[in-house]
Amino acid sequence: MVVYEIFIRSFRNSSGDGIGDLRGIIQALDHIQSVGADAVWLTPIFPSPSFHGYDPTDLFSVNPVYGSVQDLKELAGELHSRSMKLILDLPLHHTSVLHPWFSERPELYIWASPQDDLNERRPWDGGFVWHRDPRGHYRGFFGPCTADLNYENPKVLKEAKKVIEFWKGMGVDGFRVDAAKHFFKDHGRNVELLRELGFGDESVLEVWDEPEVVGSYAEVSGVFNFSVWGALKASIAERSPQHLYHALIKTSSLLKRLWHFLSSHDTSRICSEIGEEGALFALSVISTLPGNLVVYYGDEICMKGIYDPHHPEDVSDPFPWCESMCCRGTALWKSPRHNLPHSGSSLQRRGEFLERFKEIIRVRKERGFCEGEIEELEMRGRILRYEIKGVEVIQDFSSLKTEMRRG
Ligand code: ACG
Repeated sequence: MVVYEIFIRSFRNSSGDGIGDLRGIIQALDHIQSVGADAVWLTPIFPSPSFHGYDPTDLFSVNPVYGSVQDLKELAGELHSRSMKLILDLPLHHTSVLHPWFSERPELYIWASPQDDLNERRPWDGGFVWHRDPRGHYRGFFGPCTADLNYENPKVLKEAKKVIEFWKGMGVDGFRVDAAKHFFKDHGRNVELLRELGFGDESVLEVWDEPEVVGSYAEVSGVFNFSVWGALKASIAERSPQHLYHALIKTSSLLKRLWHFLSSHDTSRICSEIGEEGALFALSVISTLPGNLVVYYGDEICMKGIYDPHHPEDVSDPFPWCESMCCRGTALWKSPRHNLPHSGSSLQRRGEFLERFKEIIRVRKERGFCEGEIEELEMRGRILRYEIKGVEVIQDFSSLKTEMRRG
């Protein structure tokens, strides 16, 4: 499957209020399908006080700025009529502290007990995890605006199952499970919970970790291939295949369950990191791997974006449908940060890059690589060579060129 990740607020506006919305996506389905997508992954569509929506205040409705539940059903219907699938980003690990549950049903959340260390920090950025409230200290792993749901309480599991059933009833085919490794501290318990919630092949778990950790989650559902993503960029930067070679070896047992990607709403955009030729070469690498392939909206026209944890919106500029960015459909909820008007970065002007991008994905689909197996993997100097579906693939990390020969 080729999945197109849409940061809904920035993609396409249909209502004229400048905020990307569900009907705008319906209007843009020809473009999305032309890239080669078989599915669309929407970042959170729920009511939320933030621009990103990963802190929902109601998991059973659509943020009115994005449209209605009826619009979501129509989008699902349009996708299904094109034999495409709809995947919803689902933050079930926490809610916003402004969610009515937080004030009305505190038992659904995690409150500090005397043995908890109130100075506990997030390992990757040192952010505090416990936050003060008149009722005690609540756990908000992703900051004070979020409150973590307590899956030790059966009522929480019950609510989560109701959320999943509700959206499946609206035509949603699968989910991108946010923060999937954080429900419990123990990975084994997380895997059991995710299995209990019924996520399967049509869904993907966000487990941003090393393959040794990700592996147990891959027994339940799809998982993002953070390992190959990091290794591929390093190999291209150093013009040496060894990082990628070792990452492929480490993830070889998971390959069919892996969702490969080059950019996301949490990372810098591939074109900013390794340039146009690097980005196309990186695509031609992941497009010859088994599993699913995710395209972050705008990467097909080489949109730029540098991730800044204090300004995460910098990697989710409005999609530049035209050079002036004043044309119908532009979601100018924020000023473009890295893809400025009249900079030559719009869909109007990126035709040549777009055609090369599409061709790489077309070949992947034509050869059926997503169902293949990597065989005869070997590294010779700056060349990485392997076979898949009877095709010999030669990835040259000095020239950044891919060559394919029929086996
Ligand atoms: C998800 C969403 C993100 C969202 C939230 C909260 C979670 O995609 O948009 O934030 O709902 C961690 C979590 C992820 C989380 C990211 C942002 N993403 O695990 O679920 O943070 C290390 C850690 C990872 C960590 C990562 C962050 O291990 O756990 O992800 O750092 O950079 C190698 C290592 C790997 C290591 C990397 C990077 O790859 O193998 O382990 O990852 O290096 O060092 C949203 C907004 C936020 C807002 C929040 C409330 O985007 O801005 O604050 O909501």
